[in-house]
Amino acid sequence: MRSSSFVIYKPALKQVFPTSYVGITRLYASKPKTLKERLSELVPEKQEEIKNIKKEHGAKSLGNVTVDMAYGGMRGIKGLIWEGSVLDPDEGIRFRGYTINECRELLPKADDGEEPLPEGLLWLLITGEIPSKEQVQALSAEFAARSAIPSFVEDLIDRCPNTLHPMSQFSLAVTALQHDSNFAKAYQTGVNKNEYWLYLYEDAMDLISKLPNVAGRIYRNVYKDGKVPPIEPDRDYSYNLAKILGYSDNKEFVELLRLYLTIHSDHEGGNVSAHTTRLVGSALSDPFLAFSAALNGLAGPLHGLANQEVVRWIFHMKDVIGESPSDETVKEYVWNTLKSGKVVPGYGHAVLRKTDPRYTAQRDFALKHLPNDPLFKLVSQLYNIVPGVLLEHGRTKNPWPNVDAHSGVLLQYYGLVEQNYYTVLFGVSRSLGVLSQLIWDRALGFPIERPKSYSSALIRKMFEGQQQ
Ligand code: FAM
Repeated sequence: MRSSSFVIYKPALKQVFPTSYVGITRLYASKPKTLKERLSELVPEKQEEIKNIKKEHGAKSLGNVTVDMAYGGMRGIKGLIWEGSVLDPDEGIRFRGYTINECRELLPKADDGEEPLPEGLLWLLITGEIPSKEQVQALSAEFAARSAIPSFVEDLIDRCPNTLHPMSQFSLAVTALQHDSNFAKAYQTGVNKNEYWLYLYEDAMDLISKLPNVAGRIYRNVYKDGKVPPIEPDRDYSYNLAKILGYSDNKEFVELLRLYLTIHSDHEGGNVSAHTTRLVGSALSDPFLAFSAALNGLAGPLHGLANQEVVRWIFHMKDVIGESPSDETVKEYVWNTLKSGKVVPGYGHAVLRKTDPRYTAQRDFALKHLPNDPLFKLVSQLYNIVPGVLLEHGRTKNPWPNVDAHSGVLLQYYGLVEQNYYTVLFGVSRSLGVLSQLIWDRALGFPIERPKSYSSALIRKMFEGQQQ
């Protein structure tokens, strides 16, 4: 990944630093490439690759679409390209081909840590390559340098009533950051479509960088005294987020955030937050508009809000059946949830058919750091009981836990007990995955999305007279 020799690099530099190009003509072999430099090399290669795929396979079928699929939330329809990750129903997510365990092992870590730095995951999602520690440190520094938010956005957050859900405040603030979108401004000045991705990249990096200040300010306002500490320019992204939240003195919490931000980042293209980002972005709405729309989807209880719901549901269980319930009473509580027409939060998945490896990674963390925590014990007890009940119930296609069944208990343990806030952390992480793809969407010139829809009357007419 390093330049192999002394090179003249003038035209590429102009493209890489469109706004700050100052006529530097030479790069030295010893200097590792920045993310944008590496991406500039990859874009033409990938454009060529896609051109060839379309030429060779463009007319081939990815599968049938049935009437059931059209009525069933498009479940199983293969109609999206997503480069950063692919979800296997049995094995779970792979980020650019790497499992969660492989990422935990291979991605660079902080000097004082064992969990991967999410900055490295971002590099991997964008380029498909494992970055060096130096490259990841450069990204941490870049995030810190871009992290300030405009004062009017601070005021906007400060004016929200504490009763407004943190996710609504989050989405509002991200929409307001649109004020400084490079992409929107460039579009207004009539930039060539071949250069869209360069501006989109700048917006994506700005947005990711500013999220700790946005998310931290919401937390401090709603749950603390409203005072927001400054970002430290020489620390990593997770440390700084932990600092703004008020938990950076606890090294284990910082480690948890590194893991949390890595594993919640991406889950292929069809989930609500990913698909919304892509869909809204396809209208050439800038990344701030696209991502705030995604946050509104993430705020739904069947998607990201499930982490809040899990904790609420477990606390209610404790109120109803006590702190150390027997397996029998837990089973009855789960059945009562189902009988009252509600879902068991944290269980089931539209694609997965086994225990979510994101759940397992968090369970590993708990076994290492909080094996005797009473709430963790309850979560483990539920893991032993809920799948059996859901199987007996017979409706759910996947009775196993997903990522949200475990995240809350870890945050509770370290004192971040305000469960209504949890989806905001999910949102910070999700930015890494969906914005990586949005950069590629513009680099590859993906068109505005516009699937075809039918009315029920037309469906009936189409198949009139046909056998079942
Ligand atoms: N508890 C009770 N019923 C459930 C269930 C659960 N955990 N999961 C699925 N079902 C029901 C589902 O509501 C549907 O019922 P109807 O036939 O009455 O419509 C039936 O089982 C078949 O659903 P499915 O095909 O197995 O699941 P879907 O693909 O429709 O839905 C989920 C997937 C995730 C929305 C669903 O499993 C669910 O509601 N789980 C609880 C909420 C949750 O944990 N969401 C977080 C998902 C997470 F990974 C994320 O996005 N962050």
